[in-house]
Amino acid sequence: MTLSQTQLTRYHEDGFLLLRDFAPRTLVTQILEAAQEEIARMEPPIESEEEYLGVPQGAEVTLRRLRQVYYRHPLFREWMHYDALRPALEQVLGEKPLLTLAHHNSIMTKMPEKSTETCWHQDIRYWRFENDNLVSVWLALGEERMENGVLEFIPGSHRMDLSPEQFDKKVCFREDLPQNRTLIAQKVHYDLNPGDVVLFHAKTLHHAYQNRTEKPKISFVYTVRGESNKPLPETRSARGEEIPH
Ligand SMILES: O=C(O)CCC(=O)C(=O)O
Repeated sequence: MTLSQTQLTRYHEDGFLLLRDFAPRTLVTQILEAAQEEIARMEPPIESEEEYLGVPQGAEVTLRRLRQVYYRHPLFREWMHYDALRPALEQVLGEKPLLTLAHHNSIMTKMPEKSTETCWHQDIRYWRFENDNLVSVWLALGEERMENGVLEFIPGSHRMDLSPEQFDKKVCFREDLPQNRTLIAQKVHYDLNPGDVVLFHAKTLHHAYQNRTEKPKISFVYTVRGESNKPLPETRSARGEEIPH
């Protein structure tokens, strides 16, 4: 599918774009089942809530994300090469998309009771590329609402000149600063249903609350870069495999 000029303008102005009901239901159900099996196995590499919070990991580990899912299941690869999405990715990037496996290719979870809030951040905070022309593809595998930790975005934040002082040591956008609070007040979110996709720019500020329901929230996220936007040598961004979308 190709984006309309209105959709493309929205993406460039807001730094995110919702593609409602994009992925076919059958595929979404199959990906969800595969994701649930992989979550039950919890094979490394993973990110735990404890690691995210920087607290010691006890015997019981709460999963936050399964990392490096590209090779975990053929259905995950199928989604990451989904033909119908490629033209839209090429439009928002302005050039051919390349999967950059060093970073987001994850099953994201927010588990009941144990999940925590994800701080306001830009995905690019730990990524090192020649420029910021990268887009993440978020696929809802279930319902995503305020109460189970839906993503919220700050429109236009990818175009803002934010200073290092506006971020804390973990490169989270500080909520204690009045100037930041004014921006955070502009936050928006969409209630997502299975199959909904959100494209968001690597510099768009976003966050997610904890899951206050009794059911895990499970989503899929991966990132593509514009083919000319190379990772900087000898950085983590350069260490992963890169594959044409
Ligand atoms: O915790 C979440 O669900 C949000 C994930 C997120 O913001 C990220 O992976 O960059």
